[in-house]
Amino acid sequence: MRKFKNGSILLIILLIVAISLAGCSSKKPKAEESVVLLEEKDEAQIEKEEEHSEDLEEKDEIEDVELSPEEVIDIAKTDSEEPVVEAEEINTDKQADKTEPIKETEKEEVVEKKNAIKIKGKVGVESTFTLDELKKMTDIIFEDDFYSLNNFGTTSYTHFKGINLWKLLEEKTKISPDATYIKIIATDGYEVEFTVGQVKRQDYIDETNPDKAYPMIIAWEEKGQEYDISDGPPYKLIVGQAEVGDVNKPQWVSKIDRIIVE
Ligand SMILES: Nc1nc2c(c(=O)[nH]1)N[C@H]1C(S)=C(S)[C@@H](COP(=O)(O)O)O[C@H]1N2
Ligand SMILES: [Mo]
Repeated sequence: MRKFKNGSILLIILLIVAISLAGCSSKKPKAEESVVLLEEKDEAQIEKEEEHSEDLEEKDEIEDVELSPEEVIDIAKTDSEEPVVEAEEINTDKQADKTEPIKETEKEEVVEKKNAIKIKGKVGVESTFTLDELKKMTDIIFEDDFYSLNNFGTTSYTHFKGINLWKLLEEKTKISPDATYIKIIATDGYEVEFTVGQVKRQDYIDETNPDKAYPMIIAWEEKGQEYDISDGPPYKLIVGQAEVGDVNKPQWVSKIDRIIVE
């Protein structure tokens, strides 16, 4: 009888140890299994076990919120899917436009006004010119191959067509006699400042061709192609070289938003 009692106490201790080990190794102990195995334990032990497994469950829940790989993947998916959703929305818009041509016309007008060049500051007439308006100023349009030299010594010849900037300022916006500086500012914040004298000059050079003389122009056409308005305002400032060796390429401000006369 005594032998049997000792043996059963040993068995219960072994059982408790086994259950504890199983509880620790498995992240989410199943309540039903635990209850069946714990039947032989006294109430204090059961309470202890339940507290321990509750702690484990709580820990698991916190770990789920903070670290669950599925959730991390879900969040990553949501983030990476955002541009796709936008693209789908744009496609939907385009489809809507196809079925409603009136809407498309309205949209184009808005885009063109948005991509117009603003001229502000010391001018008689503060103006906003659309591409169509600039194209109609045929007597001040300039077109030629321009030579460029950049900071790395790279050179090239590129054909541009656009408006003579000085003539635009003088004839169309009536630049003030006391104006001194002219800032060309792009939508990305890039800007280049010139003196009025620099903009007025009509004899910028191409160091490889002494016969050439260029004005500063605001081009809307490069290599016979107009700029894609979906990239931004379709205007690029083009300047020849002030003298031999002049690194002129950095002055070629693309996506011009506005011109400020000071
Ligand atoms: N809007 C805008 N125009 C810009 C720049 C810029 O950062 N933003 N960089 C300039 C510089 S430093 C150079 S060298 C030329 C580069 O022109 P590319 O990109 O056609 O080679 O663009 C110039 N125009
Ligand atoms: Mo540059």
